[in-house]
Amino acid sequence: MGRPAFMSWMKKKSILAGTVTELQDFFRSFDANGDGRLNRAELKNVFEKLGSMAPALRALQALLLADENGDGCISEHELDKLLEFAVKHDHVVILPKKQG
Ligand SMILES: [Ca+2]
Ligand SMILES: [Ca+2]
Repeated sequence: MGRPAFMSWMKKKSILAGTVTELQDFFRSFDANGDGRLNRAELKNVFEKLGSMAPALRALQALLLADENGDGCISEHELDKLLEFAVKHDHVVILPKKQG
């Protein structure tokens, strides 16, 4: 019984698709205080926007994976790790770079 319900929820989940550049720009747009980094609250907004059922948890997990220097924020050079995390958890899909 549980499975069909879960599947219908999966279908409703919005997945953002874009090139690496577009998706990183999407993340950057959540830098509310303009310090060039994404802190936990800003990451929570990212995952909320991506339709996560547990955005606060996702923000924590993202920091665990992507915050390489342990400052509690995702900096510019850590964005690719954040993207990797989002792809792994089916929040975003990377499209091939546009030609031309
Ligand atoms: Ca920030
Ligand atoms: Ca960091």
